[in-house]
Amino acid sequence: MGSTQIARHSEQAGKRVNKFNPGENPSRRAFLAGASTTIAAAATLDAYAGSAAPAILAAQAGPAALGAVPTAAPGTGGETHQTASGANASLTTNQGTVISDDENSLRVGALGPTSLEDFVLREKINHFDHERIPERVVHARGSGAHGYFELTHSLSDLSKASIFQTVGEKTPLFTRFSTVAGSKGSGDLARDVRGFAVKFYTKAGNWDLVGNNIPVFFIQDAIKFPDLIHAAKPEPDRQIPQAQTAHDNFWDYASLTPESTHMLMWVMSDRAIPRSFRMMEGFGVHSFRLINEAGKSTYVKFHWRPKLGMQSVVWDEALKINGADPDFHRRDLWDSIAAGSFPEWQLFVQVFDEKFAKSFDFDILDSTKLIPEEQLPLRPVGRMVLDRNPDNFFAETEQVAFCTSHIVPGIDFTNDPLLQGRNFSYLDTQMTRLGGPNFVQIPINAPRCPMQNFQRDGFHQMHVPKGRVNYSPNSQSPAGPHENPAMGFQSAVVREEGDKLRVRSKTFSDHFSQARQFFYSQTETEQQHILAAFTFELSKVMSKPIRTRVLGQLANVDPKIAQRVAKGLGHRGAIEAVSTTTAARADLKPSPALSILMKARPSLETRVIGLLVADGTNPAFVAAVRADARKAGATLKVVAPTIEGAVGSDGKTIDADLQLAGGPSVLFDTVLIAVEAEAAQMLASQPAAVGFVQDAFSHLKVIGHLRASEVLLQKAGVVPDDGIVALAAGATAEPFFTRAAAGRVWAREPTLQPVL
Ligand code: HDE
Repeated sequence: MGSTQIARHSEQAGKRVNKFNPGENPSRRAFLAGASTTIAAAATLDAYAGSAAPAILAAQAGPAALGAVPTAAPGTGGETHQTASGANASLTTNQGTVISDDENSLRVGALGPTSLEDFVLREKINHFDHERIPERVVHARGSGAHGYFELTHSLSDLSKASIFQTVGEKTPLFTRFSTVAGSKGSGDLARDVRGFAVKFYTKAGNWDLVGNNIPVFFIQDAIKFPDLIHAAKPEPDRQIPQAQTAHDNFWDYASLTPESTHMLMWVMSDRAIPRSFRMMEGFGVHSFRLINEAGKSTYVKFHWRPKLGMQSVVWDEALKINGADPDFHRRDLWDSIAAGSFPEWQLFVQVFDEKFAKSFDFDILDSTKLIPEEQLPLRPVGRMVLDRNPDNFFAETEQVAFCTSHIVPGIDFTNDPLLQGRNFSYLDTQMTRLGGPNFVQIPINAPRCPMQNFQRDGFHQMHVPKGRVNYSPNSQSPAGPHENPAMGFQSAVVREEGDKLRVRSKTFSDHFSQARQFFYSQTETEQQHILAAFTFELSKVMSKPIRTRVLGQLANVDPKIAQRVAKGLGHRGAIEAVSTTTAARADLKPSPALSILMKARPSLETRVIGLLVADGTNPAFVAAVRADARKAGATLKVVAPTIEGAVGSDGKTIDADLQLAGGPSVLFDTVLIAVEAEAAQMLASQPAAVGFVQDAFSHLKVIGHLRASEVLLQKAGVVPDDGIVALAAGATAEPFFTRAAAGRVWAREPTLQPVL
């Protein structure tokens, strides 16, 4: 980005900010007033970012700032010296001292020892040595993006939150999606719940809605979270396995934690292997409160619904995607935003009063339970659009600090014991991750509304507060800041009484009814996936007593479910009963809203089509498919035996996006084989090509193919069904597009796998 571009970007950013941030932080303004021209250029960007680091921002111009290639000359050892000239800024130390040579450390003679005096070398290495901060203790692997929330339906009857008042008002936000168990570098397609955390920079302060893509949780009390996570993470002696719960420790803990059973059903379902972050639902999980102007409190549960509908991959595909492209979700999010195809969700609320809470079958403070939307409908509130990729992953996505305690007037907590514990944990963990209490001054965390108080000093203080008054009450600073009862955050007025005890409420004791309801709310295909997932995970558990105890817990949900998993495991012997305080109810009505497939919205929009070409492919056909894909809103990726592409039937090159061995069909939603007879014969002897077709078939994908390619399909063991679309020579690909838009061929699955 050139300096003009920075200015333009800053200007836009400034506009966005000014809308929400009429009163800028005074100390920042004062700092910027004395700034040089370069600093001034970055000032609005700084305002957008919410903190003062302008000189660095100005020097950090992106790739376009390179302009003309810098002058380069070889040094005496043949090393490349790019020297500053014209528009190219000089390289400096962190103190602003211009560096003359960035290729050689200071030596005593050309072959002599390095001098300790070399402050340039020491500063550079020292900074590098400290580049990493601790990864998140959970949710370490994730990706984020900037965007906005637009209110479409006022909630002013229920909440005085500024964000919920004016229809059409846009609030900037940053959203981060994540897996829970894996480390920062783990694969995106782990079977896991996904984090769905949104930081709203509202006019009345930052509000963090730190949710998941599953509406319930494993445990009921925060005191069990360290145990849950210890059990889920790699086992401590061997650090195995990475990013998966398929091991003895996790299932040992789960089998002894009956309250986790409902969540286990969800995590074994396809919700835990989403096709894309863009195709996931999101949930606040806990019951929160909305507080209106009159101080009236209403319970609320928050729901995000993706505009593209929910979609998942199948398990074998997930395993293979992790090998083929461990950044599959990260790349998908980045590429979509970069291409201007902005992911979008609708925000809904379920609102209810004390009367409903009392009449509901389960305790609304129990995070292992949900309220079926058939019983309590969703009310639309607004939409979230993610329209800007981060400029810097570390500065933004890595340093963003979500805290459930970041809340604004009009929203409040409930006594959910999980939420109460979270309110401590998130602020606490930032001290270790971000080095102290001033993490709120990091641009991505700073509020975009006026912020002033008498909190002072500490590690990494970025502001320069003026004056002698740093306490309250005081008589020396009448202009404030002072408390404001009219505008300020007021907790819901709730009468609390009771004995101080360590006790779990009896109203939390039903651990199986909703697990059963979830299972029987799924289509037969989805039920099979849940059973297969239990089978897979438990097959990695080496201790038979643990496996048997899990079956015992499943029998508490429904003996039939336990028997079906036992069949998958080839379990010999009885399924021993595990005692329970409250038996599963069989009278809860199925909730179709809990199924992915019942809600599926068939479409090729933003889906990726893999088009396999080879020498001899007709370029006119490729062009027609490209046009059809564009019409359908899909992305086309051309796969060829080599990255240089194929020679088309007209002798010209058909460019490739991927080489066949590096572009397996798991990376695509559907595939089209556009190879002619001779090439098909040749490819039929290549494992990469056969595997391409074989996987597409076993992952239940729609496969379009030229009739001339049939030999390749036969070699891959493809058995024709309604998802195998043969195209005659010269015909259009329309029948393929129509069938592909309808989604996977679920009816194929029972022909390929044991039915449980
Ligand atoms: Fe978290 N969780 N959590 N969690 N959580 C963290 O905070 C914690 C829970 C969730 O993208 C940590 O900044 C406790 C439920 C998300 O940065 C930590 C308990 C839900 C993210 C923490 C829970 C979540 C976190 C680690 C049980 C869904 C990632 C790093 C009481 C409603 C946010 C950090 C991001 C992260 C604690 C349970 C969602 C340690 C103690 C339930 C999406 O503070």
